[in-house]
Amino acid sequence: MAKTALVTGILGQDGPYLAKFLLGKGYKVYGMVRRYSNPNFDNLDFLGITKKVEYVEGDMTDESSLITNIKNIQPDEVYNLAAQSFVGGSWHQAKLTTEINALGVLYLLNAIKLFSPTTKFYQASTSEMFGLGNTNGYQDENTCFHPRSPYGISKVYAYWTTVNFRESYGLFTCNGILFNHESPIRGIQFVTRKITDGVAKIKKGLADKLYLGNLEAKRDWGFAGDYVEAMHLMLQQEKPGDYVVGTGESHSVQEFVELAFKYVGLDNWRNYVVTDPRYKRPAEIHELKAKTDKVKKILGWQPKMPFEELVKTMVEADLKRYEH
Ligand code: NAP
Ligand code: G4F
Repeated sequence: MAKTALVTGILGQDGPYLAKFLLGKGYKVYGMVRRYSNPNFDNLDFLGITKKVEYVEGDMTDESSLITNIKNIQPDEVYNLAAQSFVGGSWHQAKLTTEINALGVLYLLNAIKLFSPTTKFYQASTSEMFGLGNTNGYQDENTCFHPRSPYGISKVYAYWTTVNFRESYGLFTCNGILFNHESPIRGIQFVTRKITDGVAKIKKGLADKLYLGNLEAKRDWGFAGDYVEAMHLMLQQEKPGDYVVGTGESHSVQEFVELAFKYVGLDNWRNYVVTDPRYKRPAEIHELKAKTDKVKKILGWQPKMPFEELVKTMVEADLKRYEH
């Protein structure tokens, strides 16, 4: 019989890539969506799978909706990708961020514990939990957490709740501690997509400036399509565990900007980029860089798309969007 997976956050960036990957493996995929007067299926459309997913309604802040979904579906696997995932916005909506990202995970795990305890659970943890923490310039599974935003703090709660349900109740729960991963369907507020969209608009004569915050921050950027494979692998192991997933390379925002402008033949990016204090954060993380020995050794996973190709793929997709 086909395996069943419930994916929360199905309309975001990772949800569609994961759903496509699972459908390719023969899974029946349920996607949880919030009630909206006008839901947006663009990302699933982009990957051509909108009609292949079965949708159920639910909200991470509404425990009863999570219970109903777990009870009805009895999924083999739950991938919890739902979150208020924008770090910059988390200072303005700290309570909401905490309710969705932290308490929502407690509700979902409780529902699994009570109504479907053999379900395997994946939690979308993040390198933002490390914040200032590092081990010789890298972050791995043993690096201390020192989050720098309400988002990072909410994810630390969710991380430990995931570990605690494993240790207290014997549930199969895993944390994927993923470093930044991007794609042509990355949300427009995140810096990579903001840059590639801005570059495309400038190239097409639709804008003349791109307003950005801290250009010096460094991130470990990979491709979302590669990272969902690691999520799936975690739940196929004999034992549950927590894994750092990244490329092991870090690049500055400025490097991303330079490559993106260069790709469209605009060599002097300084003519277009304006630094705007509105996009600077109250507390910044200067550099994140993954040490990925564990995920390579145990899951046999490694990233496939190099940084330059990621930039190029995103710029090309945005140029195409403005051709219509
Ligand atoms: P994303 O594009 O922001 O997608 C998040 C999804 O969560 C959206 O579909 C959103 O629904 C849904 N959501 C938000 N609040 C909800 C609620 N109250 N109830 C139900 N659903 C809700 O994020 P992503 O980039 O795909 O990331 C997926 C997950 O991985 C997130 O948990 C994120 O924190 C984590 N993560 C991401 C990265 C990364 O670099 N992308 C790295 C590490 C960890 P709507 O579409 O209705 O708004
Ligand atoms: O693209 P960002 O907003 O991503 P950030 O904050 O690293 O968070 C993303 O990755 C995390 C994993 O580490 C996820 F957990 C999280 O959900 C999200 O997906 O910002 C990247 C860097 C930051 O240092 C920021 O200050 O870019 C800098 N930046 C400079 N100018 C900007 C801008 N960020 C944004 N969003 N917009 C700017 O104009």
